[in-house]
Amino acid sequence: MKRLTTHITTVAALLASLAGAGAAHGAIAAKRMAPPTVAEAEKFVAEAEALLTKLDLDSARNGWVYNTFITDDTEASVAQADEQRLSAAGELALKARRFNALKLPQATARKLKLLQLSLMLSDAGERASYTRLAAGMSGAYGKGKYCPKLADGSTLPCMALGELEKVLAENRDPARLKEVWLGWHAVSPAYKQHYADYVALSNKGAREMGFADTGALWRSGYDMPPEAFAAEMERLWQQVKPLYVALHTYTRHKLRQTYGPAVVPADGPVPAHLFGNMWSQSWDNLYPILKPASNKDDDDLGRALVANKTGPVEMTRYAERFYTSLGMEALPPTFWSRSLLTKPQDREVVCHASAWDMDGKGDVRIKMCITPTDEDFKTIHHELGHTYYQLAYRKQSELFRNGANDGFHEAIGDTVALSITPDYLKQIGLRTDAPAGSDDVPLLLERALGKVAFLPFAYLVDKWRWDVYSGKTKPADYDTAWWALREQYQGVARPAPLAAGGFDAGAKYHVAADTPYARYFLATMLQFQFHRALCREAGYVGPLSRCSVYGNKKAGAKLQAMLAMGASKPWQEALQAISGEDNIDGGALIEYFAPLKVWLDEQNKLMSSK
Ligand code: X8Z
Ligand code: ZN
Repeated sequence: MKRLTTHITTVAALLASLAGAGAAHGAIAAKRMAPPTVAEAEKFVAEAEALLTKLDLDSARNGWVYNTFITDDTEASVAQADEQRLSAAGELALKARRFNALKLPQATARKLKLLQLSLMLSDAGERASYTRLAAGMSGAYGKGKYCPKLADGSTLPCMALGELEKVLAENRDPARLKEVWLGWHAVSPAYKQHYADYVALSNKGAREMGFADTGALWRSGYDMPPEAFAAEMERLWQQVKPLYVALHTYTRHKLRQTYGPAVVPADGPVPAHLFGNMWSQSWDNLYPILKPASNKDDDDLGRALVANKTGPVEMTRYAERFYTSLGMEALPPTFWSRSLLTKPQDREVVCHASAWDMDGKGDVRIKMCITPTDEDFKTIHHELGHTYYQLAYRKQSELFRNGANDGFHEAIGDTVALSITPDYLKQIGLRTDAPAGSDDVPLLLERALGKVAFLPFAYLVDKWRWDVYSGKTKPADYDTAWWALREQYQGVARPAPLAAGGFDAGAKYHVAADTPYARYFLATMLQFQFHRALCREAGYVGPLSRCSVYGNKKAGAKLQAMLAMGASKPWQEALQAISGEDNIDGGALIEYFAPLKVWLDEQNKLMSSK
């Protein structure tokens, strides 16, 4: 349902009608105008929100169809809708500046600030190229395949990313792991030049808006100066780094025992294809190799899901039931009829999971190729975190229908997933037995392989992109810079020498789709802060790893109150509302894993003295 009721039909006409606009496109700055009033500012914001609501709906509909049915036509349609939106957003961003010196009510001032966090590409041809390149790259990623070639020149059936990931998760033959790793990384070079062209256009748009480059624009979205944000990221990384180093050291020892010293060196970076994940970003699949020898518990969620023949809808129902147990509403019928929960066999789709807010009014959907695994069980809780945020802030106006910052949006579902404890799984019939609370090391280790292992990757993706956008890293150096960061922060190495013309960063969805990544780093900190706060609200005492807020309406109400704020207040206030803290901090994560850190240090000492 569109919300625009008026006679105005085209974007150009809408823009022309906006307060203070002398012409539909261009020439805005040149015109001398009387000093603006508060009333004009408020009118401008209201009209801008109405226009963006319409254009967002067009973009979302075209984006949804493209992402669930990749063809040349749907690609052209989404690029066109995005171009229209970009055109309007850029004009609005420029026009919003006119009100910057006014003393305004808090909400209006905040909306004007949010409007100015946009690219402005004044050249229509450049705008069209920009959105075509963006659509083309995410489609190329979505369609990407590895088609193994045999020595005689014949080929085996092509493999999509999901199948390659399954090999990395389950196979223990290092040659096979390396083959599929390289196979996937051969997809992205095809769009390296597109990416370089796209970066140049994006920077042009950021500069037209007065930002140094697109990286600076991204860093400006956190209610603090962009330089302060970069310093915050570094501070947080330094806080958690010792825990990561301990986990990496332990993991190296175990991988050496598994694959031998010829494959895993005693020091220096470890080959990236051995971590059970295409980007070595989470190491959950190494748990069987890494688990403490004394641990006899082999209750496995993935196995239970397969044994119960849990389908994609039922997986999603499990997650929904968690949210409703907190007092949140049931998902609307359209969620179930319009979501894509299963990978279609008859067409190309972008399988990377995402949560869509189509109209800001409750048409919410998930697109995810769900399989019955432990990982997907967590991911569906992650996605519904986005959905419940979208439902909670739908009563806000357009510009506030968003997370307090993008890290908050990513943290909600993960916070809920931290409550998937052994006792909870037993309660819902997905475990036969919950291990005694006295030995938390196995549970903490399993969690650390998802959360702690992820930290340096979550930090470095945008460290790489910030340098690409600033021009410090040129296209010819994309791979060298990427692997320098991966070695330095993650301690992982490319399994083979750099390929000429390679584009390994582009083998990650968020680079191909140009989605910022610092959000996941922040979310990893925030989810432990939120979890601790909700457990306290629920009156829980004991180790945080055993706390589940399932069924706790008091904790649910606390969470819901923050979600309903949307982006209406600086994120520091949203954090205050849920936790009483006003700073993102790694302390809660460190507290959660403290017993594991002690254990890892002991193991590492023992192993190094052998
Ligand atoms: O992209 C995602 C979600 C959708 S927002 C599935 N995640 C990051 C990734 O896959 O790299 C969740 C964890 C990090
Ligand atoms: Zn997400």
